[in-house]
Amino acid sequence: MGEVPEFIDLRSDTVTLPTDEMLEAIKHAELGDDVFREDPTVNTLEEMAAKTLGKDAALLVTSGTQANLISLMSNTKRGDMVLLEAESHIYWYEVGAISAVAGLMPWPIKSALGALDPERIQAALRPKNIHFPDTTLICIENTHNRHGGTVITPRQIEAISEIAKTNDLKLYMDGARIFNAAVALKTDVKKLSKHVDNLMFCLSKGLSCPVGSIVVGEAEFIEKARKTRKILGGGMRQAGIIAAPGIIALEKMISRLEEDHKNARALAEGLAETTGVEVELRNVQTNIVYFDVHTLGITSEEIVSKLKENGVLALTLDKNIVRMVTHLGIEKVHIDRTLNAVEDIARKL
Ligand code: TLP
Repeated sequence: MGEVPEFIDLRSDTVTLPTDEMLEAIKHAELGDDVFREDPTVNTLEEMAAKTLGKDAALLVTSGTQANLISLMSNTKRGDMVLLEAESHIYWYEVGAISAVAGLMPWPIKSALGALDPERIQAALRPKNIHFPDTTLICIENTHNRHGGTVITPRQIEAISEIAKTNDLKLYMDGARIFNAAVALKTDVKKLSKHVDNLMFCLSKGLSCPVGSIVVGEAEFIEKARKTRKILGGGMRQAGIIAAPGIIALEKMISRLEEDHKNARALAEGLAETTGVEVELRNVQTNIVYFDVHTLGITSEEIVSKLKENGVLALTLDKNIVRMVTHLGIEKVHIDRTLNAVEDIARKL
């Protein structure tokens, strides 16, 4: 590390490759048939995950999208209404599975920075009435991707959970990047999981594993989730090869997320100093940076393609906004080179 690779890939933390230690662990993993619950490496990872998040049990699944779908289906019955944040990943980026597969009606609620306002949840709740679907679930997302990797605090989660409890609703958290939230808040991740009934987190993002996400919750819920995973064709056999790097991720990859946050901050501050580039610095709380390029008189697609010519890969959020994500393998030298590339493009416009 340290040398500049051909492309500086800031599209997502999903592009991280497994570390040498992970590859070694895959090679030596003890394996068995996980549908029979006989893969010792999977069992170890699931126990570790449950313990780390302070819940009874855990289930290894193939992806974040599958984890969300399994959790939606295991927390509800078909036809129910689900309250969720209007910019949430479940609502935007999961191919409509909430309706197409789970048969649920999503009810989006707007928020300022990703944390649902209890008053808005209250206002969205409907009384029992023959015309209305049953509302049975609230979903939150932490960190919140489309709001900029923003963090939802334990206190905010607790306030939402009080409404959930009072109204007999389940509370689920898409915690794809929950360890980024815990590291940013300098808090034990259990404080973030405490007030939700169940949650998922991803191994394959900042934690650098090649594959996998984990659903965590009460034993009974996880049993149901296990069966739901099977219905969706997600039962895996010698899944220890996926679980082995997951064990290393939980042991060793969490504390280094702090570096990604520092790099994201340096990137955001540098971008904010570039004429014509707008960054909402208060939204840059973890490893995601969004910036607006409309003042440069260029679309986000156009600048992303110019950046690619300069060796930097990024994604767009919409017509004006570009997204960059820091992760393992991105270091200060790459941030500096990225800032130079953006400044160069801006100057020539
Ligand atoms: N997000 C991906 C893309 O799908 C946008 C990314 O690059 O950020 N929840 C959240 C909050 C996520 O950000 C993601 C992935 C998922 C769920 C889905 O995880 P995967 O990609 O494993 O299905």
